[in-house]
Amino acid sequence: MSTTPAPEQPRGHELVVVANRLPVDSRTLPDGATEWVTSPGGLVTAMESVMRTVDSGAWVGWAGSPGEAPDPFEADGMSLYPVRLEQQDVERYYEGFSNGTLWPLYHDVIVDPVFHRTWWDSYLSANRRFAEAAAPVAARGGTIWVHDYQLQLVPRMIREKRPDVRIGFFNHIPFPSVELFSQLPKRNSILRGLLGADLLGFQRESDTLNFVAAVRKLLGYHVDGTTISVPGLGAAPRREVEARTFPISIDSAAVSALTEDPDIRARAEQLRHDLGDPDKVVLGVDRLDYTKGIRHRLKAWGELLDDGAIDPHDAVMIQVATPSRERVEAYRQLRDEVELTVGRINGEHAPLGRPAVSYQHHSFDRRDMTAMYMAADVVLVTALRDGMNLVAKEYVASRPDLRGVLVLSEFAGAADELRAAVLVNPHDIDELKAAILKALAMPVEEQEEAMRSLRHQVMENDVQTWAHDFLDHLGHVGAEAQAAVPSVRLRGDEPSDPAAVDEALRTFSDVPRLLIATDFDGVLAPIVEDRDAVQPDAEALAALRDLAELPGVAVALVSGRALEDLNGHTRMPSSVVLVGSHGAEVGALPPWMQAEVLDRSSLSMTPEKEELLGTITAELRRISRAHPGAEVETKPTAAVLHTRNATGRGGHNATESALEYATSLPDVTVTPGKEVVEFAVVHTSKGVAVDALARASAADAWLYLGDDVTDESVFATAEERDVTVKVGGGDTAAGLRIADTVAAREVLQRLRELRSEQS
Ligand code: GDG
Repeated sequence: MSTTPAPEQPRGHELVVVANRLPVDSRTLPDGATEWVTSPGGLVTAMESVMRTVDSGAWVGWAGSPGEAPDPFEADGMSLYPVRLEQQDVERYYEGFSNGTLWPLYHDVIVDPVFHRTWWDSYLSANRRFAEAAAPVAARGGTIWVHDYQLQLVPRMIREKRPDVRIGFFNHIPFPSVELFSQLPKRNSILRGLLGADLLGFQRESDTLNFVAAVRKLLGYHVDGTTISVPGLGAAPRREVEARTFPISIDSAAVSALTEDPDIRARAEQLRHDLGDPDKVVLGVDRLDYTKGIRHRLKAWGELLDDGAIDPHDAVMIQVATPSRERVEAYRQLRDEVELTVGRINGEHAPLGRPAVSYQHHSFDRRDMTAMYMAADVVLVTALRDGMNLVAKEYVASRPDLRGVLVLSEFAGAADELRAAVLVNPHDIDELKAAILKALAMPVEEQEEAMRSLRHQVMENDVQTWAHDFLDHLGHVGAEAQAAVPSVRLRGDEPSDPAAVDEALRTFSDVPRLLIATDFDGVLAPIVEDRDAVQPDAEALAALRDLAELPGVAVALVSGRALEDLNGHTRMPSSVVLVGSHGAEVGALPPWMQAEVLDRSSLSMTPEKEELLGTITAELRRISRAHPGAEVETKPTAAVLHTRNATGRGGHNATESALEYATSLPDVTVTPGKEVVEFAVVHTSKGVAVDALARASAADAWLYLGDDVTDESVFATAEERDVTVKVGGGDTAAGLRIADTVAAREVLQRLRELRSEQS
């Protein structure tokens, strides 16, 4: 496969897939160089077809070996971004929490789930690494599609960084009943992680319903059908998240086409011959996994031979059991048991020179797989629990001749669609034996009738349709979420046409009741290095003071500085409202403003919030005690964990613990920064403050001047009649741009002039 370094993507990728594994495997060439080979699989095939329809697609995942990750590279028209996993992550995040805890629990506890807290820590930090790799590479307004149970925390982690993108999640394995799911330590964090997505896809309707029931019962969120109302992160508004069923499929046409290949046909014939030309060939193909019901199948087959119901000269079973997760204890045990059973059956029943069960513990290429499907009279899919089971669909797609019988477990997702199969409860060994005999004896006409119906289902609903359906749907549900995110209205640093600014000011001054609000640093005073040495523009302040005296005009200063600090530098009269700490501190209001509006807004502390802040402070203190050097700072409306002085990995671990704790707090604004995490119980921003002040002053329109990123939250809330002015350069959601503090002073003076003319 040809690979090149990934080109720079200044605008990011339109579609980003995030999965545990990249769709490639590395191979070391004789000269020591590394070559990447596309790894076969349904998801890869599905995504290839979708990637062709977008301008720029990317895949984020682990390259398969621990330690140093390769640099991003380009392969088959897609940019690949490898995520680094250390050996310890492989053991704890992947083999541990993913395959030792989640996998058995999500498959109805066929084996006992094992849980260790260190596994969870690693799951959390590995998920964060995937999210950190994915968030920056998506284009503005692009789509990120996260796959499977290993990455359930990633949707929320991405949303925290990129509220502008559409986020989809697809769960390839079952979602358990709420009773079983409730056993999972950290269950609520998992649910909250998933609910960061706009759309959650599941294989079967029962999975979708199980998930929604868990959200309702464990988080108490309001649910309408399968639409969940999720409280916003921090100051963000509520979001609607949809759960929906999308049964995955295969590249049906490609599989079917392989059966036309003369070489593969010849292999199928040769295979039957090699097995001694039996009347019937029965096939099982699975990863060697305890969910697949391989032991049950062998037990049934062994008993049929014991009973004499099957003559080993007439019928042979092939069992492909592809190696899987061999370092996980339950899988080692399974392998031992399966191999013991196969040995016993062959020892007791195999005719000389031929097997009763041909057991293959290695993988085959796609062409050999197709040859096996073509050679098989019966395929046994006896999973005890399976998200979908693609083998069932592959067998159907491989039988354009309409021959063959599929015996299919009710507990595989495929059973919802493939109703014409011989459906079976694999736990009932007698029923399974009867189903196998029925399949072996099925008359050709009956086989054809069933296979026609199965093929209709599989050929119509292929993996391409599945992927397009999911993404189409995500497009609809994500559109609303995106509308809530401010869009950039002005780029670069070119000031707006002065005539346009003046026109906006004229129209604005004609409105009966106005709110004029402005940031301080960078607007009323040039930015200086020493914040205490700031020199406000006296004329600009004078204009504001005068404006505040005019009828129908409210004036406010809104700053990141603490209220006291702001007051000290501006010395404004009581007619001007001062708002400090990004909206968390509001000074006295003039008597004519409705103070109760502010009391009701999320700006104010309530006894509940005081209590919540106390709880958070106590928990952060506990975390800081466990990691020497970490410290907790308390503010009137927030608690802050500082990890700058923590020793060794303490800083990292304390941050991880704090962020994990954060996932259990829906109504708290958590802002991670450089070696600091802030938990604020008052959901404030300058935007929230200006909105509340506009209502408290009954303003018909407001004008806001700001220069900083924190002012964007104000610009974003503007409606048609409001005027938003960015001071200085940079992308902004404001409608107008002026150059500097001098221009800001002129705007305020002009407003004073226009409004004075009216009174
Ligand atoms: C998970 C869910 C869901 C197997 N051996 C070889 C080989 N295979 C291929 C099969 C099939 C695939 O592997 C296995 O897919 P399954 O669907 O049976 O199962 P899982 O691996 O458990 O996958 C499952 C699936 O995700 C998709 O959402 O259906 O329920 O558990 O395609 O053909 N392929 C080749 N050589 C082998 O030896 N080439």
